[in-house]
Amino acid sequence: MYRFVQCAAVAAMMLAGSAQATNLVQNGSFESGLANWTIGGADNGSTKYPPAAIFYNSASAYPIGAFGEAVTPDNSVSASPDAVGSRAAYFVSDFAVNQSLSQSIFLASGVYKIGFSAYAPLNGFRNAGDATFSGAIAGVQLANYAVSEGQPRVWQAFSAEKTVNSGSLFDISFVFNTNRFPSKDVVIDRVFITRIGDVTTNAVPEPSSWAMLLAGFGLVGLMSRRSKRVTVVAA
Ligand SMILES: [Ca+2]
Ligand SMILES: [Ca+2]
Repeated sequence: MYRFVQCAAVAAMMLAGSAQATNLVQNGSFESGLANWTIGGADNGSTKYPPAAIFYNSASAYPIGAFGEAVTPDNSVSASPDAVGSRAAYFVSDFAVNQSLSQSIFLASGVYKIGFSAYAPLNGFRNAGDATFSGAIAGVQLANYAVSEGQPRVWQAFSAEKTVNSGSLFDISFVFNTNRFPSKDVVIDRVFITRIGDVTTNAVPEPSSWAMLLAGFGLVGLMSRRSKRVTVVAA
């Protein structure tokens, strides 16, 4: 019986540990291309280069690769439940005016972990023109920078926690601006929102809950003692 209690406890811990968080962002790892994402803003170049879901480790031309540069898969420490996969979203236009990738999502009351990863390919980074990039999820500005301020070929993870007190529709939005030929570029991947808990209400357990808890502890203790006695007799 004691062994059964032990097994039950281990099983309960395994269940708790394996509870895989779900990414509430649709196609947050861009493995389905840009499905579920809306491209916004404008491209004032004579040739248009809309955002594309490029493939990692591919030295292919746009829109399959980053103009011949093989991009390393996102290796940042991300809290996204999604695999890095084989694709990421690439902003590359040289005359982008608030070019964006966005989607809206309903979030119920709760506490959420939000984030994404970003990277600057070296070929774009070497271009004279700068680019500005911002990322906001559910009203939280996670990033807002000029690409020249960072380092090329380094994946960086951005994340925060967001508390939603009452259910509402929220935007996820990445915005890219450039104004010179040729300009720097940005790659993003693993956009995520995961629910990590309820909004804290500082609730005190009900007396009946305490009684059940104590009864549970007592039962386990009793089983433990009984099993030990049996062991001694058997020895
Ligand atoms: Ca991906
Ligand atoms: Ca560019």
